Order: sequence, then structure tokens, then C-alpha cells
Amino acid sequence: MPKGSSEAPVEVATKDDVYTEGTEEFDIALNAVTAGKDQFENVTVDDTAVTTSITDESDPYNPNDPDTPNEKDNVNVKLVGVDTDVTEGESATYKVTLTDDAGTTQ
Ligand SMILES: [Ca+2]
Ligand SMILES: [Ca+2]
Ligand SMILES: [Ca+2]
Repeated sequence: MPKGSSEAPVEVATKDDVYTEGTEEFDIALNAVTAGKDQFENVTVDDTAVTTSITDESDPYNPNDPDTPNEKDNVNVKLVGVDTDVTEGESATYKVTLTDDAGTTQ
């Protein structure tokens, strides 16, 4: 916290994944003050947790912006030939790949 301030922002990034899930939750709490404690005559830490819910984008309703439907991340499923030039009696092989629209393997 900057000196002379009585509040400071704390931000926790959440991951935008491609999986269908239920609403996820996490708790965050303060548990100790380590630096700058000597600025105050006495410090008491309130360790009450704050719960945050993460709404999955598979739910079309966005509680933070009800007028805008959730964007759904796409996964591309593709069949790729591995060994497609075989002699009779051998096995031809293929693989199925999953990538997002940026081409990142999922
Ligand atoms: Ca997503
Ligand atoms: Ca998730
Ligand atoms: Ca998800």
C-alpha cells in the first residue's frame, strides 16, 4: 500500500479456458502484514475471506452484463495423417488434434 493511502487495489486474474464447467469459486483473505507494520502503533488483521465466483462461458447469461451474451471459446478438432502411405497388411495411422482459434494445442 502506498504511504499515506488508506486503500490499495488488489487484482487476481482469472483464466479464460475452453472447457465447459460449473461456476468456480475461490476465497481470498489477508493473513499477515509483514512490511510497513512499524508505521502504525498497533495493527490488527481482519482475516475474513472474500468469495469470488467465476461464471463459465458455457452459460449464455452473463451476470455482470446481462445484455451481452457470453462469448464461447471455440475448439477445432482436426484429423491429421501420420502414416498414410502403407503397404498392404500395415496399419495406416492418424491423430486427432484439438486447438483453439489461435492454434494453441488444448
Ligand atoms: Ca472461455
Ligand atoms: Ca475455468
Ligand atoms: Ca470454461
